[in-house]
Amino acid sequence: MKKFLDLGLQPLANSLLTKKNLKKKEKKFRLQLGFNSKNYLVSIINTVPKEKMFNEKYPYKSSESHTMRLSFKNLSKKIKNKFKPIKILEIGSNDGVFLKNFNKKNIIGVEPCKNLAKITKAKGYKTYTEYWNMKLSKKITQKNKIDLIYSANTLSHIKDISSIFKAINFALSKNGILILEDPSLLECMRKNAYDQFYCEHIYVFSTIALQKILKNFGLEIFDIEKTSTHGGSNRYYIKRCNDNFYEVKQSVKNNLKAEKKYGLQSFLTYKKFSKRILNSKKKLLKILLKLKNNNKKIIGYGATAKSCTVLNYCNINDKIIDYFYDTTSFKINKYLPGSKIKIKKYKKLNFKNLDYVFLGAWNFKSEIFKKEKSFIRSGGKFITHIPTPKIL
Ligand code: JHZ
Repeated sequence: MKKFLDLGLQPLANSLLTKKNLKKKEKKFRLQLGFNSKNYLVSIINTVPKEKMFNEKYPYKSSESHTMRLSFKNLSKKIKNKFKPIKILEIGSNDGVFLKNFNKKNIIGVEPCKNLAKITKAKGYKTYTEYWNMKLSKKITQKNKIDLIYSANTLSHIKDISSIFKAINFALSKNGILILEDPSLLECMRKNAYDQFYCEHIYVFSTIALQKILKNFGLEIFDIEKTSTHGGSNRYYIKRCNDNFYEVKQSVKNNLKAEKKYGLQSFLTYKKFSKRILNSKKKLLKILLKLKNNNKKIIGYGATAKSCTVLNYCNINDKIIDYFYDTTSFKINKYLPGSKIKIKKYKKLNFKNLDYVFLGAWNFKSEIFKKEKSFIRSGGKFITHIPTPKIL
């Protein structure tokens, strides 16, 4: 793997601090990005053991945003109408934002974070509080194989993807299909979204790389939908290579063509990205420091995992951003790792109390702008670093 970007020493993105452990030395790792010229995979170079990230303290809940709730609801409708699966499995079911759209008899969740699995179990959904692997695949499919496996924003979090595909292959019925949804590398490059990389995001996939990997397991992509979630994602529809029931759609060719045209197979593309990111850091700091020098009050909106990368890479702390607002109960009154900026319970933005708002959850810009119309109308301004740092 060839290194193309160094985002410095970073804490674990979702290891939020409590007031008590604020002074404790945090565990940090070097966040570097690399490109594998053989299979075209882009990944982080040093990884953190999964148990340190995905455990009973995991604070992220997928259902916190309207955009995500709607996206999962619409997909569920489509799945029911188009594929009519009897047995469905979701890998990485989080707080049940997708599961809840199905009949409890038809769907099983797999979620290693106890606090999240507890939520879906309490609602009566069969949920395995385990990491997805072959042992679990065998256990779940003792009686029947699975017609449809869905996994969103999870595959990119698992280092050993081979073992994942082996277990998926074992679990799928003869004509079963797999739907994967993850941030698109092409969109990440286009938007200079370097914050898509943190300890949990081991990979950001291109269609080119995913297609190559799937082939090793007798699987192929037969359709791709582009979704606007998480800054631009790809939803891959995957079947067994020898299953001729679904024809391979033009969307697959189109995606591959666009990625090749952009240069995702070439190391030079990543070197150029790296230069843009260095400029992005300088520009963001310049904007924030100028505002601070003019005694402006800046807060953050959405204490995202992505923010952790930005704040730590750009050395932004609570002297620059006073605090972050977030709606997630698990995050409130905690502190962002590294930068130690406090997360407060969300309150509607008010221009009387603050001047500028850094958009941590830039991927939900439209949803947030709709919510904060009055703040914007009265003169309040947002700051973003995507695709280049500016005041909006
Ligand atoms: P959001 C997480 O990343 C972690 P993050 C994980 N690794 C991953 O892959 C993606 O999700 C899928 C808050 N919010 O989705 C809620 C408001 O407060 O961009 C969330 O804390 N008000 C699993 O953390 C955060 O912002 C709002 O109006 O980068 C959004 O986090 C809205 C819309 C959100 O993911």
